[in-house]
Amino acid sequence: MFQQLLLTMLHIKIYSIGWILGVLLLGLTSCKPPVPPTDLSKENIIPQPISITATGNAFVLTDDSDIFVEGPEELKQIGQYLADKLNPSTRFDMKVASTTGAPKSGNIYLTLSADPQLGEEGYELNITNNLLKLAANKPAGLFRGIQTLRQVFPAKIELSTAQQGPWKIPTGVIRDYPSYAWRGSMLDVARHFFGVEDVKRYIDLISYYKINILHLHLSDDQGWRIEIKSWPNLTKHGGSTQVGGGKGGFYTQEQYADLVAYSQARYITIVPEIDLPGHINSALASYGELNGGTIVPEEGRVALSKPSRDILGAKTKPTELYTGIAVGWSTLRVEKEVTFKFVEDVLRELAALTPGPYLHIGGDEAAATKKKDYITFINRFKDIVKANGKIMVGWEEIAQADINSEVVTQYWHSQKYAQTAVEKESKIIMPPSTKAYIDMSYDSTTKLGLHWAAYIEVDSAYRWNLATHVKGIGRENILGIEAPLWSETITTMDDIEFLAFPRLPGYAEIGWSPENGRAWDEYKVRLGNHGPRLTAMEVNFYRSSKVPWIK
Ligand code: TNX
Repeated sequence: MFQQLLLTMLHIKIYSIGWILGVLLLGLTSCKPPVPPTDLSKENIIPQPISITATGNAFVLTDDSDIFVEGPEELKQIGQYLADKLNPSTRFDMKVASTTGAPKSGNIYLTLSADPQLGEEGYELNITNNLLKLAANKPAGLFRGIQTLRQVFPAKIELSTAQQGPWKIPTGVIRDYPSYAWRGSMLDVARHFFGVEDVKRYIDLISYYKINILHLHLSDDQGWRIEIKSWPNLTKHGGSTQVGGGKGGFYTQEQYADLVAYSQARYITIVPEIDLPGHINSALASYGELNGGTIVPEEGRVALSKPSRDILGAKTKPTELYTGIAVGWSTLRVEKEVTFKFVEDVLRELAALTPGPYLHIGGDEAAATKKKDYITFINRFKDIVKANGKIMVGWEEIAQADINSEVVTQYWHSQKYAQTAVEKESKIIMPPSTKAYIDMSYDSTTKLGLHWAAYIEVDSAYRWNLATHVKGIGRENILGIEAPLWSETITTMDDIEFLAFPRLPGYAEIGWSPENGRAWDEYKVRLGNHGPRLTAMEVNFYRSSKVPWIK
């Protein structure tokens, strides 16, 4: 009897274990297993690639994966850059090695191609279940492709601490290349100074969205930020303050060279700007002989209003340092050759520090400069830049001078100047202040920023096209987009990030992706999916209510 009971109980137990196992097995086979991300076309990539063909399988990065490069030495650095992005979170300690031909299964393979459609910056990312292959004509294309690859991995890939895998990505082919050659952002380090580490972080953040130009606004009324060895007082005195009266600062030439190298390794060209002949008080305070007379700065006026004409102090006397935010009240002195000696020295030293093809001479808001003097200035700057083997870039007002196809004009608000520039065959960069000025507040509650041009919410920042924004200026006239971040109201890296993000990814897409088919309603979903990525990168971004942020 007792034995029978025991047997029955055992039977029940065996039966129930079997049943539980059965249910488990059934569960594993009939319920959906945890779905691997198998549709490459559903990934939230910004800027949107030209074409994505999904093949429905998955590639898994494992502890055995390494990065193999085939091509010149430079590719090893790109491979190392990728390893440095993937290793901290995966803890796979991936190594970079050279190879001839595709490596064995499970690895990443970077190689060069000869594919005319891909151009200078395009790439093809070919993901199969056993190989992750990235090919491009130029190293720059590989670097851009790596940004796409980062965005295909789960957001936590961007964290600097160890994360749990699996590191699965969907298979397929992405072919991609930019619409416009110039996709830039400008950082004003003159109104408030930002040190080398901040600028490097900005370079890192913009490179994630395939931006390829960093325009540095290196001088203005409030501060001179780049060491010029032949005119040392520019930084010694002229760099010693900033808006609000803080201590300012400047880059030594060594620090600047370090910044240039850092951006080169991210395939970003630095375009240095020295703002001339207006916006020049920091130089006039440092060397009185350059002073062409200043007019009363009108506080509270930021742009677009008429200055008064009262001359402050005497020409040729050093001015006082300035810590307000008015514009258009200082000018270089046109009559004396010492002014042009100064400009030659500055641009020569700057050109020597600049591997990129461009030098920006400012040229904006020179309201204290007489028109005929302004034209004399710009024409002479043009010759000086050319003599240094560089291409001159200037704000739209330079259209009044004798510019030509060798000069690049930066539009900001005047249709008339832009059209004149185009008539003179100058190519245009497009940062319309009502759409792409990232120093404009998002709305009336935003604590940072100005709003003289507009309030620019994230949707408004995205909803426009380069080729149709200014009447008479078409695609053939436009080099590309730029998003300037003027720094009157910002003092920290957190502030920079708050105004730049999340508008900057939208500008990157306007410059990179075809206009056809771009729509805010579709884009905002992808942008919302970048919330966790920006968070993982510790970006202090504005959580706009227009965007459906993913938690
Ligand atoms: C106008 S637009 C400026 C800058 C100011 C900015 C503030 C242009 C070329 N110049 O000097 O910093 O407005 O938004």
